[in-house]
Amino acid sequence: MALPSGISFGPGLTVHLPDQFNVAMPFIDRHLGEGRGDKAAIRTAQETVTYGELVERVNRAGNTLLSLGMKPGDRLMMVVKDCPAFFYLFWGAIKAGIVPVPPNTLLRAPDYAYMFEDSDCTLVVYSSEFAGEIEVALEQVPVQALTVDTFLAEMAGASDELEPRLAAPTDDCFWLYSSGSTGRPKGAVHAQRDMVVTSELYGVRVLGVGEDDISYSAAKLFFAYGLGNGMTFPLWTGSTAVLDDRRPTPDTTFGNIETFKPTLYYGVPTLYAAQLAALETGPRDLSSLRACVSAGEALPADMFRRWQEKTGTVILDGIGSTEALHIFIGNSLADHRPGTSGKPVPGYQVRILDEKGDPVPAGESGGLWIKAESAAKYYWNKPEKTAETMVNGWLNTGDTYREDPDGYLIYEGRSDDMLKVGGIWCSPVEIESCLVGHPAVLEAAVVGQADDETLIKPKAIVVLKQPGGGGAALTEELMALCKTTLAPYKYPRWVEYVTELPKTATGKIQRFKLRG
Ligand code: 3UK
Repeated sequence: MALPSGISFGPGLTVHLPDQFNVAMPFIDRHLGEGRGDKAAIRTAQETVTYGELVERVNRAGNTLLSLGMKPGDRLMMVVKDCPAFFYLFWGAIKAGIVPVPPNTLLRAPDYAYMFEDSDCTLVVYSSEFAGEIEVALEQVPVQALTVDTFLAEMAGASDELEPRLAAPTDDCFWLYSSGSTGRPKGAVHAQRDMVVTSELYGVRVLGVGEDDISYSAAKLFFAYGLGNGMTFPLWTGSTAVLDDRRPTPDTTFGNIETFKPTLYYGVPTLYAAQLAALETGPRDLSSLRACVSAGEALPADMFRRWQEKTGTVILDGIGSTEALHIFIGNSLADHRPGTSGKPVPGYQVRILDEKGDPVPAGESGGLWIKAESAAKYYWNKPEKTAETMVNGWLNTGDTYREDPDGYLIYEGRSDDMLKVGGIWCSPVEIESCLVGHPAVLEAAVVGQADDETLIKPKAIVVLKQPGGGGAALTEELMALCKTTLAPYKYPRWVEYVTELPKTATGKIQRFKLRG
């Protein structure tokens, strides 16, 4: 398919965009002129939304945001489940020059209160399922707020015409929050051009997403991975996205594949592991799939092989990040090697550097840095973090990598203490602070430990105030405390009791000494 008019990719695959444009034009409006008005843009179990309806509803949403008093440049916090309204809000905001910020919907009130404050957002729109956490956060940080249902009702009375607010390709467009090992989440500020770059370089040129594809992402839209898979790639190519607001399980995901017959399926290793276990109990019809994709954490080679044996399809592992917006090193149908992240996506530059910032000798491990036109410009309100992570146009991923003799890149771990659990960031420090909130706990350290599928999950090592008091009942209590206080996926899957934690002379816990 031809690129939208005014957009091209030059030498080194650098993108050329009109000086003044709005990214909603190529992703949304263009499809009417190209004759896709009656084509399905979104399919859910409840409804189908055509491109014609999408264009109209995006305009109504943009007008509704403006009528609620939002101004260009204002932040819209949208805590929205995977449903068509996510598209209306996100694109309606962008078309009106408003900056949408879709955070992780699994978080707790204190996380939201922090983000309301940090972003200085002027409106919060949330799915009623999240009311419990959102309403508590709103009591702490008062912001104008309404539920998605109320917003949709307001939209019905708004005009279905909206002039796009023109911007430069490098102007701020939307934010995504990313967690850090210490401290609060950071708002990564993405520009107008970033979704064009990821959709074309990875979506079209690596995966070959085209007009006839049907994409289904088990990874949610709030995750940069899901945002590309389940929204921007389908819209860029005028194809169809399948959405499901439920928590993904083997049953829901296989059910969706059987019902909607997607050609592309996107998951994370933890879910593929559960799906593989479920396939042991009986076959499912996955014949519609031409490829599966995995990201968020490394996909073990053994899982690649078992999936291929059982389903006849490959899983293409690729590494991406919130800051880079999508996958920058990936496997492809034509060129893949299990147990590796694949090769740099053409258009992205990759370097493996030692601590002094020099390239490591061939085959040795070092820190992974990338140069990406889709990279976030900066972290909102965090100049030090920005300066540490974004240096002379290069992005420090915080990952340790090495290159095998054939040029495939192999993940070797993080250079900080952060864990990926089910593909989602998890800070040991946050779990530790939750554990020490229990009256029996003196101190706690949290580290990653491999489960039966060799995927990392949090493990807690706990020192009690009364030595010898640790047992199954307390372990249950500590797990329950974490599940109810933190996002549920962050609870420790194992608890070990010790009398002392290894520390540095200055009293900092040496987590590396505790890793299993
Ligand atoms: C880790 C991986 C090994 C790695 C993401 C695809 O995960 C995404 O973004 P996040 O900001 O996390 C980024 C970090 O996650 N990681 C991601 N994928 C892999 N490690 N193999 C992988 N395949 O530590 C990276 O720095 O949550 C993934 C697309 C968009 C994304 N935002």
